[in-house]
Amino acid sequence: MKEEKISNSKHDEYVPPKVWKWEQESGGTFANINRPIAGATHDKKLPIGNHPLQLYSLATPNGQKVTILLEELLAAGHSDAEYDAYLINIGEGEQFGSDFVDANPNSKIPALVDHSTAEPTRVFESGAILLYLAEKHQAFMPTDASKRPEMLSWLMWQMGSAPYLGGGFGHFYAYAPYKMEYPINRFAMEVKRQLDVLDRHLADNQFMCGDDYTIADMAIWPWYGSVVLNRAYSAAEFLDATSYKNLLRWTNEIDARPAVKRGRMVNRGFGPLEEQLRERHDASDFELRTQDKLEAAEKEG
Ligand SMILES: N[C@@H](CCC(=O)N[C@@H](CS)C(=O)NCC(=O)O)C(=O)O
Repeated sequence: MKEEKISNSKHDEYVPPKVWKWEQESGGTFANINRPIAGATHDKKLPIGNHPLQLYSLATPNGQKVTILLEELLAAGHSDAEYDAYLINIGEGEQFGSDFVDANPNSKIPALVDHSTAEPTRVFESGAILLYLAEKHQAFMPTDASKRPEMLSWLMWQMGSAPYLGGGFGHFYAYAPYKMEYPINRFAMEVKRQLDVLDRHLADNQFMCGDDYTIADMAIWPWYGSVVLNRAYSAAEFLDATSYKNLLRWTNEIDARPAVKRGRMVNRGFGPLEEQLRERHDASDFELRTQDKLEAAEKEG
């Protein structure tokens, strides 16, 4: 029965050619920015603010990881973690501008440039940025050396697992031009397995590394917490995400942290205007320069 249903779909008639060619857009959300070629498409300077740390990003889960860590560092008193954050509009192809490609040859947010070093240091890949900042400030990593492998393991778990959640499940469930049972089933199964991995671990651990709140939590929460809180792909019900009770407990606990709330606002160009801080240069920006206030001031002239 099932086989018949699948083979009846017109989309199953596709026979791959001998050599794949980029001939047409897929039609899915973000199809306009997907290209099979790396490198810059145009010359574009990136702005540089006053702080040593310059972040070029967007408030997607990968972007939030870094702004959450920076806000947590500042909240913990690491004043040298002050940063300028600029919004990179990936929908408009700004990740293909020449300066951005110099900062990240992979053309994806987030990218960090540290100007406090003799020559500016570029760091790309969100996991590498988290490690770089945690090591630089000696914070949000376990102090006990024997726990460090656990932190690294969960950090790498996130970097390896989330593409199944985002690029796999999220793409086919929310962004593909039409619903396809096979990939949605395949990736829903894998994502539910991942949710269960987290749930079982969090049954005996307050955070991913026991009692220590670390960059592993900051990497995992923006992705898996978003699913549980139904902030990603509108899929919480489909995945029965709130049934993972330990994961739900951890998700809510991290969601309530003031630094996490601030980190989620930085470089946000979507959602309620009062939650959008498109550029961040100073702690006072959260009070004074959210998008609702900027637009109200503009109207007043
Ligand atoms: N592995 C990378 C993934 C980064 C990534 O996929 N960024 C997305 C937004 S979440 C992006 O910039 N997409 C733009 C594009 O694909 O052109 C990381 O963790 O930093």
